[in-house]
Amino acid sequence: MKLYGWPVSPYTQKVKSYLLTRRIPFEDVVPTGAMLRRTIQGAVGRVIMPTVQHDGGGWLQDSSVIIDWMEAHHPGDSISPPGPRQRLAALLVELYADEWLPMAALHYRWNIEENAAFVRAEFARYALPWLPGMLGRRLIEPMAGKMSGYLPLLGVTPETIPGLEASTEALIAGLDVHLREHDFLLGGRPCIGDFALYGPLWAHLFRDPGSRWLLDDAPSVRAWMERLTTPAPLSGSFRADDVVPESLDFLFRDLFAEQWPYIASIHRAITSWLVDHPAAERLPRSLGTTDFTLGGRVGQRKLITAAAWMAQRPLDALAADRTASTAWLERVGGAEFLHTTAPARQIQRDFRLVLA
Ligand SMILES: N[C@@H](CCC(=O)N[C@@H](CS)C(=O)NCC(=O)O)C(=O)O
Repeated sequence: MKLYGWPVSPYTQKVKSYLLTRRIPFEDVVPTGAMLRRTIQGAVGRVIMPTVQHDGGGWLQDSSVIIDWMEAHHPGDSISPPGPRQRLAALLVELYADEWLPMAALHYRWNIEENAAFVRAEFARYALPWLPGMLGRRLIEPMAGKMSGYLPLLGVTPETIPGLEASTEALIAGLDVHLREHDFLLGGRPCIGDFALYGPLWAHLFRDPGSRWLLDDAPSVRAWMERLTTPAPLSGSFRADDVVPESLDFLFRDLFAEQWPYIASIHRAITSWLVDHPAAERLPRSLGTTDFTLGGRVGQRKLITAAAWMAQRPLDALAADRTASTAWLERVGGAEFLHTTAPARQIQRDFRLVLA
């Protein structure tokens, strides 16, 4: 099996940490620009990372799809908690890491000059390894421009940046407190939320030299990242009795206060778009923009329909057993989530999201 992706890619590092933790053998391939365009675009239709080609020859794209597939094909020693509340908590953290933390990850990478220069050199070194650095850096400029171009679309602007920085620092500080008492989010064993959170924290904030200071006062977060970078064989267990530690309340409160209202806006936009397009096979990638709140600051952000696909994962976990999680959700501000009616389902078919 081959994992294709770059060390600077958070979703690639999410999958890599998972594969290492599960002791699933794989070849770690850092694709060149030519491989991205020929092999990967040829297989999955676009330049994206990570992708996996499994031993059967088939391809998988999207970190969540890859991990689900591996869990189904490599049973035993699972990273899925046995209890419904912890399973839901794990998928909520994955949603937060995959769909909310890109604002922080991209901000610290592209708005800090030292990081932007570092990452341009990284892009050039991976994409065009045989070219002199200066020429390589010129040729990867369109790719760098595309990545930094996501910032305003994600709502990262001078108005929201103070809120974004405050909430990132609060996240790291809160995690550090939690990880003093626990090896992982839900006890002695990592869940999908650990891998997802590790992606942007390690591959962007910590690995990029100009933002590493964010972790200076968080030794427990650094030790947790180390456990996920060079994982020991799985031996610990999830907290007993399906407990979600109270020391994570701060994270879920933030998710429900700021991320979930944004997801709810996407749901409303999808529902009204479908009224006018009842026979549509797929949703547009984006449905306009919405006001949203980030660390208390109000901004505008694109309504990305793929985020509703990711939100189906915790919503499905909730639907599987609502009773187990009701009191916990009410404690952490998740009442709106608890009463969500999601719009039409999306599924991945031929590497694209389509309406089910
Ligand atoms: N939801 C996807 C996200 C993948 C993704 O956005 N990958 C980035 C690199 S970390 C990428 O390849 N972006 C290319 C682009 O946006 O054009 C996953 O979990 O795999």
